[in-house]
Amino acid sequence: MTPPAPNAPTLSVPAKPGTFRAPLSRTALILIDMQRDFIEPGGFGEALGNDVSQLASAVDAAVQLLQWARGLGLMVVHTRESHAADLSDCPASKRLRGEPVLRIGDVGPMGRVLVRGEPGNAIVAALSPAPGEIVIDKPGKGAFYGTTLHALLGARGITHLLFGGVTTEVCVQSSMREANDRGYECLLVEEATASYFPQFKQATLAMIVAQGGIVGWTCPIAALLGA
Ligand code: TIU
Repeated sequence: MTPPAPNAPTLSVPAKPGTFRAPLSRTALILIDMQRDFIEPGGFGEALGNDVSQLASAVDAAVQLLQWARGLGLMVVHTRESHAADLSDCPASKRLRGEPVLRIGDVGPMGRVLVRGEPGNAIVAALSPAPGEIVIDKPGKGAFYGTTLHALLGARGITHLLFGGVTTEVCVQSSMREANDRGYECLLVEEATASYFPQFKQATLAMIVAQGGIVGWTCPIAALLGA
């Protein structure tokens, strides 16, 4: 891939474990699974026994992040954790694990849980994808597994990824690790991600930046918006 011109506009973000530098033309925002199924009562997150109110603050920050990215004309990708109506892409190990109140595919107050096209599977209204933004339906935790994401990013010359989304230690971290293995530089925006377990969020942020940034970088949203 041709490197960007030396004077190409570049983000320079005060971050951990050091400055995150990203050529704007090669940078995309990825919002992971900001769906009603995880964020609102009656979906998959609550069925697993979680307090979904823990995720509310990430929506506000993700709205700011999305508006900023749209203002700069960055490529924007939204992902949805979702399964086909016949559940052919949902392994039994995933559907049958644990003792949720509702399993994947069961009918709940927002339609069939984690099934593509159902009301609960939609991205929350505040973060609705705009025309031209990419929406990736992903059957796994990582955004690259079983999807065309890598090809879509490659076609646009994307090398740097800004992440927000839920939950920090499950689908966000899995997606960042998958992105690492495919050669992307990754920055996670701290306020734009959340976990049902605040201590898991903090642990994930710490493990991303440990060892010189073994998975990538993290920063407060103000650092990115001010960059
Ligand atoms: N349960 C949990 O924390 N997360 C998920 O099941 N999926 C995502 O993180 N999207």
